[in-house]
Amino acid sequence: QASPPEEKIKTLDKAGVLHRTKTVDKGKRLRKKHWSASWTVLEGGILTFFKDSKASAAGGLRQPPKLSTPEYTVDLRGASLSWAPKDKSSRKNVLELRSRDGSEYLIQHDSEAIISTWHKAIGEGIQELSAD
Ligand code: I3S
Repeated sequence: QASPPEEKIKTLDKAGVLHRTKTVDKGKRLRKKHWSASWTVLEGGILTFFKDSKASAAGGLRQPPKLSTPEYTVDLRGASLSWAPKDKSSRKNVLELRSRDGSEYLIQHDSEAIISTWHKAIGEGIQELSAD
């Protein structure tokens, strides 16, 4: 049986360390990519990228996320997600997330299995919000 939406929205969907970079800020393309490995949390239709930290990259799931500060929060309502075209990055397994306010992020992990679980989780998050 489906849980009520207010219950669903509090659920932590996913957390882990990903490589990410912001490429467009509200329609304005940023000049330089700055990839960082950082703690990333998907919860309640919001994707939060925490500040880069060597500790979060090394600590993986054992690093408590409350020790770092959110750097970007992306509202998944009205967002879109796809595999990034090859000209966006030379890295493998790169996802491109576009927010409704016209910002773009690249999300990457060397493990295809790991990036695939994020692809699925973020995609489902977007889907759930579009159903409201
Ligand atoms: O789109 P670009 O310029 O090829 O992106 C690369 C740069 O951001 C580069 O930084 P420096 O210009 O400081 O070297 C990064 O180190 C690269 O990772 C970026 O390219 P990839 O293909 O890895 O996204």
